[in-house]
Amino acid sequence: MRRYLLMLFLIMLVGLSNRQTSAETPNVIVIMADDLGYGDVSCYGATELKTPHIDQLAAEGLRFTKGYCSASTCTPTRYSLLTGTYAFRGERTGIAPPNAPAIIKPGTETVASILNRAGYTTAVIGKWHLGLGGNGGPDWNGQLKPGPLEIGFDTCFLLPTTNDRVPQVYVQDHRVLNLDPADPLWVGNKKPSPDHPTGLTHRDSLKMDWSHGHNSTIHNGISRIGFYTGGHAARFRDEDLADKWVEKSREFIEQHKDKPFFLFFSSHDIHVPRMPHERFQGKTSLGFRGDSIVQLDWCVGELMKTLDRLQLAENTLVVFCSDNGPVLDDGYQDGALEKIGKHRAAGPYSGGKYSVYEGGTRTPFITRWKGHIQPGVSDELVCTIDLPASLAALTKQTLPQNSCRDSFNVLDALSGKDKAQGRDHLVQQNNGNNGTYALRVGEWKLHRYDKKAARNVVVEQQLANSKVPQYQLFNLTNDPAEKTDVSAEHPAVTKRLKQQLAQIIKQ
Ligand code: NG6
Ligand code: CA
Repeated sequence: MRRYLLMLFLIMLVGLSNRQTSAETPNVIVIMADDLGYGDVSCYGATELKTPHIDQLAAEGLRFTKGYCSASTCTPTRYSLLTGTYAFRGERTGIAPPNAPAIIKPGTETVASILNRAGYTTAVIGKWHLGLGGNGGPDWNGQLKPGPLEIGFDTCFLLPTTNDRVPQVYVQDHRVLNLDPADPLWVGNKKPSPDHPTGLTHRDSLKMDWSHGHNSTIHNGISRIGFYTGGHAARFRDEDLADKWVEKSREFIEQHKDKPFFLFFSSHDIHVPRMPHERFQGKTSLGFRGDSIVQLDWCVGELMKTLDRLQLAENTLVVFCSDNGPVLDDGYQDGALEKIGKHRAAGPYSGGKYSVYEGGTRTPFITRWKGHIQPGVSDELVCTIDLPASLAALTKQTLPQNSCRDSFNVLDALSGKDKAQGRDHLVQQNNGNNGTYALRVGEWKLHRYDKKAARNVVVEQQLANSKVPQYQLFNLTNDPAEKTDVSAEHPAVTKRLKQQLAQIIKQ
């Protein structure tokens, strides 16, 4: 009997030290796609390709019709997702160049530091694009810090900038992976030598030609933004990125399956250069843009399979979102424009990447937590900027004053609780702090364009903005495509939204 009791005690002790996740501390996986539009996946209406794994996630969870990111470019959205603060409040929050220093300063509260405090092991795997290093920028051959590890992540495995920006190397924690000290990595914005081959001088050798920009250093037959030399042993093949993110994520999940973990799975898909693995090439009629969506969908499937295999699906909250809306030709001749056919990347919305039209920031947004979130569709307004406050609420963490100030606790809406409401307003921006914003309040949406730049970047015809007055008002219920400016018919609403926007920006 005694021996039996002792055994029981020991078993209990093991159980305790191996504390499983609970309803208050589920694992959290945020899957952020890159440049994926509202209409790019089949559960949001795409008919020209199939995304079975993302569709399954939606079928088992909550599919939001008003799920947003906070900006229509990468760096500001990611800044806000992590810090819970609008990017226009920060400095250097526009699209980060290759040698950008860390944009989020150590000591800043982030979704990772909040969860870390709540006992989570935290990781970011995939695209970073928020700068690395001190004011002088990244020390590519030395310690790459500050970076994610200084703002709450325990570990990272990164594409440091974007796949079209130099250099094409992985960063693991504080170092470039597999860097041979005998072949140091140099990154700059000028040609390192007169005979350095570029997309201009060696255009004929490219396996994918550029259409605008992207004509500097060539790697893997693709010319990029910026110049670099050296670091050959460390360089990756674009075709292998998705496999690498999945491999590293699997390892991380397996290692931390017994305790709460937070994984920010930050896919480079479907950003340019779209160069999916050979096994996905030609899988759709939409060219490499469509094939990259299928590759992204495969990644989602692999992550979900890993959760199932480890029996973690019921104690893991999964959030699927995108960092900005779609673009077809974003600088490479990959056929996206020519092969688009009936596909509508932004769904029923206007604009896309770089714009404050709905297409720029309204994207696929799905939450799944088996056994906790009732499957369905939600029309509540939620945004990636709300994750810090919502996950703080989930894990019972208090936010220090002045941190995550634009992040709303919409946990109940994200979980599909009865009568739960999302946010009542949202500011959208395109890039950095350039004076172009939109404010959505209920069914109304005000656009504000900087006087000097009433026109946004025009990337290609279908997703472009046109020259517009400084302020415009749209009614999203009657006019979801934002075609008719009704500011003259509704002067009081226009005035109210202008004031509200000015006040938020000033705060
Ligand atoms: C633009 C690039 C575009 C893309 C974007 C950032 C040119 C001509 N265009 O400057 O290709 O890299 O920056 O995209 O260079 S994001 O999704 O990371 O914000
Ligand atoms: Ca992006």
